[in-house]
Amino acid sequence: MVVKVYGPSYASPKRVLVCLVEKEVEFETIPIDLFKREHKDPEFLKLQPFGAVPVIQDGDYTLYESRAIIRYYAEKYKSQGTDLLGKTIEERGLVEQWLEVEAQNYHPSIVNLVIHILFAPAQGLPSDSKIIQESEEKLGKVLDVYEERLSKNKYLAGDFFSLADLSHLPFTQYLVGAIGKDYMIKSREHVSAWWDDISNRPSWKKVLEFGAPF
Ligand SMILES: N[C@@H](CCC(=O)N[C@@H](CS)C(=O)NCC(=O)O)C(=O)O
Repeated sequence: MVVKVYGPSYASPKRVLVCLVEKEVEFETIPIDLFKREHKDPEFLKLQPFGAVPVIQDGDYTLYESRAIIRYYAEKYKSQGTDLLGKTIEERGLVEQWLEVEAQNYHPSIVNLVIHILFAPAQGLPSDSKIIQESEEKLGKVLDVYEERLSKNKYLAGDFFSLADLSHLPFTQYLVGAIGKDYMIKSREHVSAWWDDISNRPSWKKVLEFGAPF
């Protein structure tokens, strides 16, 4: 059964796609155009009642929330493709810790930058320069913690690439690309080396072929 992934050109669905590629799980993609508000169509809302991408359909199993989906596939196919969860329960704990850091500390600032630098102008809406400035400051402080961590470990959870690193790929790609703030990564030696490593994985290069709205 081929997994269906909705909304492949957007960042959160790319979190799922890169996981599926690492886990060697076959998938097909179904385009959803957020600018045409296809994510608010009644048929789509039956799959994702909050009206956001991604959603996956795996046979008659439907799942939304990108981080729930990547945890599901990393566990379901633990011994297939790249092991993204660590070998011991302690490693798994660190993977979960850094997954939470990505979701709770890293993502909120970056998503504000995406909304106010990219989405708002694209939709003819005003962007808030105060939010942009505050988000950059907050993100800088988070990246200082990453710099310290990555000066001691090659990857966030230890010396192995994991779901925690993978989860950073889509929105960091916006940061170094369309947002134009690659200096936030490049000015931090160990964060920069980490980004070069994870963003050059064949899985991520493959996912970038699905394009992006910006
Ligand atoms: N927590 C959700 C967030 C999903 C999300 O915000 N997706 C964006 C695209 S990257 C979206 O669909 N935005 C449209 C909207 O929320 O109206 C997840 O990780 O799946």
